[in-house]
Amino acid sequence: MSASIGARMPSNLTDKIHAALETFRIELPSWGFANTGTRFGKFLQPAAATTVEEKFSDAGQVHALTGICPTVALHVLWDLPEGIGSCSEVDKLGTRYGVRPGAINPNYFQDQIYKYGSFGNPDESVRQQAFRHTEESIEIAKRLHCRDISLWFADGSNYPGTANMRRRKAWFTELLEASHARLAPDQRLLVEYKPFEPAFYHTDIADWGMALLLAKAAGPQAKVLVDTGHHYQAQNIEQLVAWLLSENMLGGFHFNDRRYADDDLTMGSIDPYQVFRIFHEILFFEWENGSRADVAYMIDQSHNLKGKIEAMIQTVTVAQELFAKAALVDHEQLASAQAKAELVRAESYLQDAFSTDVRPSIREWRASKGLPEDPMQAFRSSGYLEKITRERSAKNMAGITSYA
Ligand SMILES: [Mn+2]
Repeated sequence: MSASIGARMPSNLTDKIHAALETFRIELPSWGFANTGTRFGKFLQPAAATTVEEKFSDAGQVHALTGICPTVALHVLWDLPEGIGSCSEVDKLGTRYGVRPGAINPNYFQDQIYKYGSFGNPDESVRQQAFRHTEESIEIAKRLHCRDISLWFADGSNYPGTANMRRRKAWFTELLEASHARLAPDQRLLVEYKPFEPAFYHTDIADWGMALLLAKAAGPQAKVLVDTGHHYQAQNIEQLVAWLLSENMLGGFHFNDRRYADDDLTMGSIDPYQVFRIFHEILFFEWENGSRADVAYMIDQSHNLKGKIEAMIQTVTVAQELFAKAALVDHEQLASAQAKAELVRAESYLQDAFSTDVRPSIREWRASKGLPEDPMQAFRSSGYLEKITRERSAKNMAGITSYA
């Protein structure tokens, strides 16, 4: 199974890895390059991006060095401050820096009006305002040729008895249906869920089952978005991924890792085997069905301590390695072992693939594409970080803020 240490990998495994890498792309979040913090404060970084142009420039660096992140997710409020009026500038930035706009993320949590919710707010005028923001976000996506509109709602309540959960569900259903009606035929609505935070008693879309029901009610172009950090500790994420695949309802991922709650840590930093198992379910589904599920891989991380561009290169590289490992699972043997209930043999196909060192094959693939074999090293020797540190530090250090 796995190549022994020091031995050259058999060419059929190398071919499998290279074929998998051809298909693997992952989207960068614009907010991952900006100064972000915790609820207690921000530690500012001298090289952080503070304008949408700087975010495109930094994302363009990560794509130029790794070759697998051609799109950058945008946050309407932060990256398109003029709404539709910002589209032409953003479009030009995409061309200039070699990364296209990706998923469009409306914002239902920052404006004062959303204190008691957006789509679930008991005040009809606030619900309408949230809907108009959704309409505008869909229009922005059309103008920028973006397929996906990613919806995450902070809606919920902090105390028992303070919110009518059934009525709020009905308002969500109604407004998601109305949003779906605004989509172009090739666009998708992705519905994200999260069990708690910022609300600590109930969250309107708390888990994948609620997101699934709402997406189904919204219409055929609505799918579920799985943020790996948005689960209770013991949740079996690959199982719900398998269920969503079987329902043709898996739209995409927000990848990040966590130890305690929604920690936004680097993908695979705490539990790389979990990411491997998620990729495995997707590739096993593909092998069984003969077609690939249309899943958008996106990163949702903000690095408040790590250098932002380095952290992003690290994330992309780890994602690529875990996907390549998952591609090494021998599906035919696995299916036969499962059918015969040969438990140890079945499990070993996952373990063997996971423990294979795929890095030499990935370096070969990068070289064949004219990419640096070691993107991190290439970044460190490029001088880009020193350049942006010089250009941006005065502006960044003037912006000390606190949440306290
Ligand atoms: Mn997310």
